Amino acid sequence: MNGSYVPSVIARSTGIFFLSLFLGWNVATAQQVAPPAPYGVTPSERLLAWHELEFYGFIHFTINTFTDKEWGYGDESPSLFNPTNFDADQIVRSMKASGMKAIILTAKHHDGFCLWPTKTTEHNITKSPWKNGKGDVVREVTEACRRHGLKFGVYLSPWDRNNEHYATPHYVNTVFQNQLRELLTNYGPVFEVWFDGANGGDGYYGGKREVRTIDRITYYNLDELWNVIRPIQPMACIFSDLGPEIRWVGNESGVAGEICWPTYTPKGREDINKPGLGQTRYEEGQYGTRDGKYWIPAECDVSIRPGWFYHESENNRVRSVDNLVNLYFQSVGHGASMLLNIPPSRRGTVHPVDSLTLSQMGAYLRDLYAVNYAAKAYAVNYAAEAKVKASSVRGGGAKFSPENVKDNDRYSYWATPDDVTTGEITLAFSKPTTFDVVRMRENIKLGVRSDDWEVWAQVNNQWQLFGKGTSIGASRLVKGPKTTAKAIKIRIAKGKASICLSDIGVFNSPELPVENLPVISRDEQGNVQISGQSKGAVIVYEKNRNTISSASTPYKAPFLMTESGTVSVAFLKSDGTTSRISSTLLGILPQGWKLYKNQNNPSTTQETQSALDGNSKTIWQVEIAPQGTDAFIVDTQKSQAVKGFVYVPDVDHRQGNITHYAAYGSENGSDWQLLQEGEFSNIEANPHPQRVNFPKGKGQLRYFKLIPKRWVGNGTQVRIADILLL
Ligand code: FUL
Repeated sequence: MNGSYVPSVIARSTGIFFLSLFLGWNVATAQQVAPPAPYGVTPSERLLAWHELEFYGFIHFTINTFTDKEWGYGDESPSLFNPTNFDADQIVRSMKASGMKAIILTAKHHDGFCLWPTKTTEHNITKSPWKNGKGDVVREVTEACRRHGLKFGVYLSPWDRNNEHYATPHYVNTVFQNQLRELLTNYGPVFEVWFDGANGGDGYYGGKREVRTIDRITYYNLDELWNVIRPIQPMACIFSDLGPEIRWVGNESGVAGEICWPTYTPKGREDINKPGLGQTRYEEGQYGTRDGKYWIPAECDVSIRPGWFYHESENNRVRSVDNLVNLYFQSVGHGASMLLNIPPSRRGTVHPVDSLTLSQMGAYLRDLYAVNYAAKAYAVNYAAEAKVKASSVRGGGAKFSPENVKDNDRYSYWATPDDVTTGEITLAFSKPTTFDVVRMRENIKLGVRSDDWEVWAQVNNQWQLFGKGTSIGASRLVKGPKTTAKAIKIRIAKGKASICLSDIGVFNSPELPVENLPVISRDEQGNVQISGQSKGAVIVYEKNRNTISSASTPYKAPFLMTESGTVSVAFLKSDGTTSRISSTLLGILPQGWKLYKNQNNPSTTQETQSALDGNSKTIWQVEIAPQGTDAFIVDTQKSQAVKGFVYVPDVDHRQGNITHYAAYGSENGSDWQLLQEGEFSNIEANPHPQRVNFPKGKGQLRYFKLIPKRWVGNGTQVRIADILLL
């Protein structure tokens, strides 16, 4: 019995053993090859498609282009809109040349003028002389986008300073929603709908000219608004400072935080649980929220010029290609998108300076991505494949193999077992390879899983740190020094879930055209000095002219300029061509001037004088009474003709920058004449110098008085970087 028993036990146990081996193998395989469960929230199909765009453009073109403003009040006549040579193909072509994959058009800005023949308001393009009222800018731009293979998106300002119904439910439920319906129904596919957070305030409002405030949390019926969009354009992602799909990064400088999560929990400004349009803690937008409630990645909007609209005076202040490339690394490179604004001129075309920069940007990106030294494709064409090794592999098979990081597919990936949240992957090149950019992507279909990363390069058999940081997401570009290495290694040092890295790219960036422009400075005595050197070129300059030619004055020695004016400079090369032009606006030389707060307090200090020193980095931060009655007075010591003034805000801190002002002049310091009052449009989001011209014939003054009426945050202090008199 025993005998028979034993073998049977053995037989049985062997069977069990085999069975369990088989089952165990089965269980293990099933466990190992099953994809990792998604971690946290994940992007929708729409957002996955959006993430692939990375870099796209904005067009700001409307009434403001013709009034030289950044925000229209809403009382502008439609007859002002009259481009002389509108050319949607030129605009789209110039923008596409930079590498953009899509374009968003401002179909209606805050002034309420509609660039398409809408039925919702009279304030639209049919009332303009352009094409005898038969024009439709939205149609022309969408068609040009289609012809050139770019996606189209639309900006529709919620704030409408023209519409008489603004601030009533009728505006939101009928006017605004119908405008949206028209735009989403009549012009083909839309990839993004852009809602601006700037809203509520003063405006024309059908002739009432008053201040209208709204409840930013409830007024726009946001859920209903999103439901207007969904059925008509299921692939359109919705942007605003609170999402629900794409968030404002919180600044207009084109940069996302060094750590930037695509997940986000928007918070309200007053009540953290109640975010509204223009009522969020937008400062948090640059970082997002680790483990945030929603997948709401950041978009970095920035203009190629200081303003969002075209101003002739800014033709020499167009960003250079190295500036744009820098922003690209800080936006796309941080997992956000880059939305670069190109404002067409009054002709209705992209200005040549902007076009040139755009094509340089395109050339840079093409060259940068031309060869990915880590990719299979490179290996097939040029060299032996880089050998990949990982510290651990989920399931051990091909499905989650580290090889997947080389195939340029955002969704095939290297994964580690469930409990392994840290690890290393090494790519050994077949020969020493020179690079300065490493790209990483996570398979975002499975969420953002990894936190801290390090990139190492093996140089002369030594491992050197190439870069380190936190957060990867859809894209992380690590720009380091030019490095020649035999291998690179990526170490995930901290994560919330198993690693799912889908891409490693290794690139060598091309040389950027070096922008070496002459620099203008003026000393306290008014001597203007221009410095700079460029081989085989001389410096030439112009006063009060924005253009430079071979006939411009050669710069030999400092010259005296105590009056206000623009100095434009460039290098003139021996072949008669010039470099880009750099222009500086100088105020009247403030020699011996005094600046003080309120008439009864004529003491000046170093701090007050810092607001006259022409240096925008030194800030006068000063207490102010809440009623908007405190005045800042400049005593210029003698009666003189002043054409206007410039208020320079603090670019680094927004709270306290002046948004509304009144400006007065006086010959004797007691009889004051109002010279101008109004708003510094968009200064909160885009703090750059604000120029105000006085009406012709006014402005003979010894004393200048600036009364801040409102300021960002309405706290107890305002900030003045500089006041220039012109
Ligand atoms: C801002 C607006 O107020 C600006 O005028 C511009 O449209 C920019 C893109 O958004 O908030």
